[in-house]
Amino acid sequence: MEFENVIVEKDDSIAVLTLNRPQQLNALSYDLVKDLSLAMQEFDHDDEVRVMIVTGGEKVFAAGADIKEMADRGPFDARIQERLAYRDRINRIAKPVIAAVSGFALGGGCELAMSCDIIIASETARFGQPEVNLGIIPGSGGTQRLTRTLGKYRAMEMVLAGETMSAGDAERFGLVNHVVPVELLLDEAKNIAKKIAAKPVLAVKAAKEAVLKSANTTLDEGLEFERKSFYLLFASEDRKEGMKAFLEKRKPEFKGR
Ligand code: DAK
Repeated sequence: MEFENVIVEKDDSIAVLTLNRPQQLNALSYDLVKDLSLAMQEFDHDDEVRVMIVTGGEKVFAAGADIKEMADRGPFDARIQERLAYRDRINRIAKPVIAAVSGFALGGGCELAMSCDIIIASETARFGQPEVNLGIIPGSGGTQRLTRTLGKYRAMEMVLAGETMSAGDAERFGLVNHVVPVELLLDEAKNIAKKIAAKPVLAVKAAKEAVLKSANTTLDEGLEFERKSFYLLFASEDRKEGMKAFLEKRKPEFKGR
């Protein structure tokens, strides 16, 4: 698997996808979004891969959609529709995805990090939705995911004033899981990925699905969905093995079934 705008590597059960347009600060061009989407879908179907990590460079995670490319586009441009379709597929990846963010995560870059399941940041990370400066608003979930994460008032300041947020504040307000020195960023992301990769795959998939469900349901609907997934997992061999191993005081051997 090779892509022009994304470097892909497999390290055992962990796939690392590195955005690779450093000269343009990893601006999310149509081609980059397409490459990332196709690579992630490929890994989603690869049984060897359990967890994905999406990262950029030290200076920048991604400076948002490619403004040069967007400047001449109209709302009904086919490419915009196609871009949306590729972007949507990133939101629907079933396996856990960790964002490892260093430097700027702006506009579509901040939105990309937020569509991941866990966000690890380096001390230099800065998050922001500066679209208002360009006469637009966030278009890939910024107004919704940021508000659900930070609350109305902090989200408003970022979206209306285009203010950026430091890694430390992002951690304090729940936008980021952990902040680490830049040289430890990928190690930290991989450590978490390895912990998840060692868990029974069906339970991990169901857990991700149930947590994401909470954003789109009432509490009652969410609880019902959780209960059904919970019972379904009783049919898995890994559930039997996990409980048996606990009672026999040994390490479980999960098969992914
Ligand atoms: N697009 C294109 N090129 C970019 C870019 C971007 N977003 N950001 C930076 N670059 C380019 C610069 O033009 C410059 O190119 P050259 O002049 O060297 O050719 C090079 O990267 C280095 O940038 P700077 O010289 O500006 O570097 P600095 O370190 O001085 O500043 C910065 C770094 C990140 C603060 C600054 O570059 C900056 O403010 N960049 C723009 C950030 C921004 O406004 N991001 C939001 C973009 S709008 C959609 C849904 C969502 C979206 C789109 C569509 N649909 C539903 C279809 C998302 C929209 C956005 O993200």
